[in-house]
This record gives sequence, structure tokens and C-alpha cells, in this order.
Amino acid sequence: MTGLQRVAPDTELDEVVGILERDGGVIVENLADAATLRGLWEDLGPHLDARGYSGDWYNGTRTRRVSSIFARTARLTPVVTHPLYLGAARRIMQKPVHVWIGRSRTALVPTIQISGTQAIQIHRGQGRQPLHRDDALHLRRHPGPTSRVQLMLAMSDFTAANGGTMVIPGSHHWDDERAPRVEEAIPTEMRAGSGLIWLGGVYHGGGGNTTDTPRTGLTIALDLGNLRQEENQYLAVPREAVRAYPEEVRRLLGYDRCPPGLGWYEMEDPYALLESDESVPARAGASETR
Ligand SMILES: O=C(O)CCC(=O)C(=O)O
Repeated sequence: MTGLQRVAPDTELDEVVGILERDGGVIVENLADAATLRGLWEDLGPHLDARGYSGDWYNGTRTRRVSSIFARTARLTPVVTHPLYLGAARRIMQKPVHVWIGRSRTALVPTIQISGTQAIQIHRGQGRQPLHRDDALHLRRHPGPTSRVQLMLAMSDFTAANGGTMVIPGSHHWDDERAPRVEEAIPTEMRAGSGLIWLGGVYHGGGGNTTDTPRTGLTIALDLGNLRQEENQYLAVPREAVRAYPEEVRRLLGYDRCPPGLGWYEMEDPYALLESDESVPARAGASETR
């Protein structure tokens, strides 16, 4: 197969979901507008400049990584809620599960959540990252239902020479016996503002950079809500920073309850916590004087 298919940002969701299910990835051109991109550079650029290279072979000894992205910028709503990203993630992962509760059979739809976030800047001299599947984090078997849909927003142009993400189209259909080979991977080439969307079962990895221009991407992973988040968003994003986002994003950041009952707080929807100042339940007798 040749490279991934490219679509315009107003393509029908059905078409994009069809491409993702078939190829495991798609490039959405102009996913973020120029103002959003400028704002993201303003907020995240200084953090990248101040960051040293990662210290290991997997994360890259000539690669800068900045995490806790939702704590560092309040400008991600149009990116994470883009109809082709969030829409595809919802359509692909939020499939009803049927459970018996007593004698009634109920269809429950899982939530999805922001799992990992990172700005990744690949500099000259960085070699190719080993090809991997990100849903391996959850030690799951393949092939199987998709539990992660990920986005890489190009903050600068991605090319084959500067480290554009290497992807093996269709590899989400493979079993766990087949190993990925570098010759099967195709570099993602896209302009700043475009986005690569791919499924958690697709083999991919950062490319090597042989140019003098760093390649900068911002990645967000959406996972099923009944899995542990890759990056602990409750620790990474202070509650005030969560409150800077609208309800849909706050819920994606984990302030939500996955049916039938994961993630509750005081047996209630944890979202309520964002609308009150209370952070710790009152202790019995706390108001009593000693
Ligand atoms: O930077 C990239 O293009 C991909 C990075 C990646 O896959 C990872 O760090 O796990």
C-alpha cells in the first residue's frame, strides 16, 4: 500500500471512519486553523525551548518532550473536539456493551477519556523510533476492538526527512505474532496545522531527522473510559486548568463516570466536583471543637 489517505477537514465523518477502519490511519488537512496554531506555539514553544533532550533510546536522545499539555495551554478545545477526531473516536470506541442487571438486559455505552498528551520535537540527528503499538500499554491482544484513537497535530511541517511519523497502514489488522518491519512503514508528510489520526493497534514511530529544522508535533490520545489513563490527568492538570475548558473537554479529562459505575466520587458524577470548591469530603465531626 502507498501512503495514508488525505481528507479535507469537512469530509463526512462516515467516510473518515471507513478509512480508519480499513487503513488504521488518515491525514486530515488543515485540522487546526492558523490562530490556534499560533496560540499553541505561544503557550508551548517556551516549554519546548527550555526542555532538554529525553535521556533514553525509546523517547529519543535528540527529542524534546513536554507533557501535561492541558495544564500548559487552554487552547486545545478546537483540536480535541474536532468533529473528525472526536467524532471518529466516539464512533469507533463508544460501542454499546450489553450486561444483565438482575433480569434486565441493559445496553451501556462506555465513555472515552484523554489518556496521554505530549508535544514532541525531533531534532537533527535523532534516529527512527522503534515501531510500536500504543495500545500495547494496556497489554491487550490483537486483532480486537479499538481502545485508542490518537491524533498527531503537526505544529511544523512534517516531511520524510525531518521525522514525519512512520506508520504501517493496515497493521491494526495484524495479530500479535507478526513483527513490524521498517520497510513497511511510510513517513507522514503533512503541513503545519494538519493532523494524523490513527488507531491504537497501528504500528508507528517517530521518524529520524536528517535536516536542520526540528519537527514539532502535538499528540493527544483518547482511550476507552474503562482503562487506566496513560498520563495521569488528575495529577497533570490542576483543577483550575481543567475549569478553563468547556464541559465536554472537562469530561474527557476524566471528570466523568464510565457506565455502569467507574470513577465516581462520593457515589456521584465527579463532574460535580468542578462546580464546587470542595476538594475533600467533610470529615465526620470536623466541625466539632476539641
Ligand atoms: O513523534 C512521533 O511522530 C511519534 C512518537 C511516538 O509514537 C511515541 O513517542 O510513542
